[in-house]
Amino acid sequence: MLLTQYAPLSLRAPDPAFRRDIVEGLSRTPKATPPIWFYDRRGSELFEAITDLPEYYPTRAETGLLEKHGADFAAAVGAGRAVVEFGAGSARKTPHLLRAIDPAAYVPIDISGEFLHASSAELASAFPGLPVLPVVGDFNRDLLLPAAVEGLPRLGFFPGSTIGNMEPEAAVDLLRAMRRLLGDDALLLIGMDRIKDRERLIAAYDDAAGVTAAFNLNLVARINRELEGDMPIDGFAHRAIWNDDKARIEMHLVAVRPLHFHVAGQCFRMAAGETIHTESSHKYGARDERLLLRAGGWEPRHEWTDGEGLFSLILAKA
Ligand code: AVI
Repeated sequence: MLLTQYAPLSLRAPDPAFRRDIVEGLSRTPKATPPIWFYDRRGSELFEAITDLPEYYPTRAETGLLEKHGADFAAAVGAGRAVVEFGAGSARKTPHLLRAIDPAAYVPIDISGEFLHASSAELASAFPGLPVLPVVGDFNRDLLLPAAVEGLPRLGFFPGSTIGNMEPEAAVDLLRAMRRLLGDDALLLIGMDRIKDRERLIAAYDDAAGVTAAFNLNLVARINRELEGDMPIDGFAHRAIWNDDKARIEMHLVAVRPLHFHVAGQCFRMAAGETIHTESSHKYGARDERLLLRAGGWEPRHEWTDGEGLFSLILAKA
């Protein structure tokens, strides 16, 4: 039983980009790995579970804004645009937007084809007249939109505060790339997480049920499985810290004792207390959001925020 479950995975060729990023990340000082590698199948399931946690406010706050302000979006965006969603994933928030603005087409972009095709099929059956045109790809690299949306004005949709997982320079580069892809008359609706009190932020990334800890530690399991690693899972603990200087939550895997392990044929050592920095989640003040968007070539036009000022949805014009 176990063998049939695990044989296909062990036979799968390791992703060379995963190998390169992890070996490079573990070789540098301090150790740091890119957050994109959290999202294998188990990681994606754990992330979905995080979005339902009582402590993890961003998903609830953003979904609440999408539900509440449909009429405002319709007035500001108008009908007949092609909606291009970046990192569509399970696309749970999208129906609220599509229902509100009556688009001409929906183009979800995601790196995981499996996830993307399942959620696209669901959306296509919920919106029978709407052309749903999924694009499998990495929106951090150059992409082409389907020919069917040629000539249509576009609305980029980038929810979830995913922009916050990028270093500010990379975030600006991505915003510029979106502008190039979407064209001169495009709009962008983007979710950004606000700076708030430290306790609330830390609780959101270190929940009482330990789901975020499992999400962070799943990276170790993935490395062991896909890169012939022998990292001891019980040798690491999850830690979330607020870096006030950089206005970001950082997730780390802390070595709880001196460690010696192998990954992809290379040997690594960690001192007790040393960490692997696995994710940054930048938070923005109202002015920071606008500066970032302008640096990326977008002019903010409207902003919607929940009553507690936890999260913002901003509509910007190219
Ligand atoms: C996907 N991203 C916006 C999440 C965040 O809040 O930075 C990822 C996450 N990491 C831990 N919890 C959620």
